[in-house]
Amino acid sequence: MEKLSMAATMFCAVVLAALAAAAGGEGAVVEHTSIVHEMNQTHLCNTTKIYVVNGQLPGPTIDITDGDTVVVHVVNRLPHGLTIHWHGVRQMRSCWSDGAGFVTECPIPPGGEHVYRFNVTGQVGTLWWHAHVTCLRATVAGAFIIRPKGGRYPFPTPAKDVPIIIGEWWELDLVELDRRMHDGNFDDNPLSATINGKLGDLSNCSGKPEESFVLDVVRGDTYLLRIVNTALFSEYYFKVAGHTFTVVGADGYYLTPYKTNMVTVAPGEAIDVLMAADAPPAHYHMVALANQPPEPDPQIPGFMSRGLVRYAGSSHNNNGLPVPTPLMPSQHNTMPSYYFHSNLTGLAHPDRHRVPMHVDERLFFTLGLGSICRGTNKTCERGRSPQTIVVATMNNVSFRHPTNASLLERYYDGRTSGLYTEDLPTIRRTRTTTPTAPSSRRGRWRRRWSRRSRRPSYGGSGTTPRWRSCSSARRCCRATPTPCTSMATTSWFSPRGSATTIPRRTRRSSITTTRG
Ligand SMILES: [Cu+2]
Repeated sequence: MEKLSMAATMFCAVVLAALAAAAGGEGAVVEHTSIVHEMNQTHLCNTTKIYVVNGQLPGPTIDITDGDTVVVHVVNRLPHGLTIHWHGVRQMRSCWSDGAGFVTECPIPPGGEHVYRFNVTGQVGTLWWHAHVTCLRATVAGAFIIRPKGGRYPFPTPAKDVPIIIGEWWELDLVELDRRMHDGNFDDNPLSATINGKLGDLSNCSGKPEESFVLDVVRGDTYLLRIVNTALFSEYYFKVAGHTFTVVGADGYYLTPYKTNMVTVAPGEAIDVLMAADAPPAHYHMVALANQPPEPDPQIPGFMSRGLVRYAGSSHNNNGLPVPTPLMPSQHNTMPSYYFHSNLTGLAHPDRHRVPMHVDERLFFTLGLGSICRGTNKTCERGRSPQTIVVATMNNVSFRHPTNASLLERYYDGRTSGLYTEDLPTIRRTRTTTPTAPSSRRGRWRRRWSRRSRRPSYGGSGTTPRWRSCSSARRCCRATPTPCTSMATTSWFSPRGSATTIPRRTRRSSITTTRG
């Protein structure tokens, strides 16, 4: 416990008064220290090792204002390589801070540290951050809130805002889960859905229900719920009995207000809704339910987490009355998701959402699935055979991460030979070779690992480069890479069964003002 409270103390969000002109913005500098470590947590009578930041699940919220510069010191105390991705942040002139492992940086090695620094301007609402080692993001994740300058919302200012982090509880080491997936085994499932880390009272072990997330409200107030789906695979439906929502934002942008009684949130998506506490003071259940297409798609068990909205002044046992639970759609009915997302439109803003009216280059992308022979075999039995691994493809081309270099670093160095080629096809294929055409079904499945890219011309598509002083993309992204040169033998994970001992570091915080 002492270790955790120490970590929590070290988690500091500070606002330095100095202007952040050097980083490209004019807001404050918001600084955090994120210590990523292992922790045991017990649910449903079993203790599982999980990976967390500063002892928190979900991880700490980053809370900034449009125009601020974010500085995050990440300390990796895991026995695995790690990067943190700032999901949805546009990373203007800070591509080295995007946190995509082996793409924009090499992973922070076990025991290592790395500083992410970037400015956020022109985005507002909710995003999130997460580990970019595939499965660790199930628990190494948190909300990333961007408030409008001067607190000026395009809707009445909410009384309070509440992150609602929808996730899943895996009774399985997430690193092992990742290994199995890379091996082509997709049969593992989480045990339950979670709301803000709580499994909810619908899950129980030997009759003892799990804890539920509780949202305390005051009648007459309006709440801004920042709903983020951090689950690995499933899309979720979210409802609160007796209440409706006004959707006002998604993924860091405002939306034209849209009224609904149910939110649909896809993995990785963030939806901002206003919820007026206008029901008779009592208790009401909230429910997050995973949806999935019907068979013949592969089926998962039903996942649901139930929380509580509790009005101030209501009796602790709801006067002995049953607590209303929202009526959820069938988990196999995916149409509500289609309607929900079709109804979202951006809120017009004079400074944003400029759509280029001139097109320089047309790119055509087809996404699909293919299979690759296991090991080094060039030929194997295709189709859904144990000799192959199923992979995603873009224009029939697969992708595999490098293991000892970052694509961006090599691009800057000009040493791309053998790492990737720049010949990703981006043209509409003829009918016989279109991956989705039934006539090419056999061809669709025959793939090899490859790494091919496409480099559009800088400032193309008629847009004016945002940073007029830049003459090329290279000059616009300030170079502060994690050097990969010393990491030739570092891969995502330490070898199976040989977890390294991580030296504990004493770290003194040089931070002056603490917030949060
Ligand atoms: Cu992401």
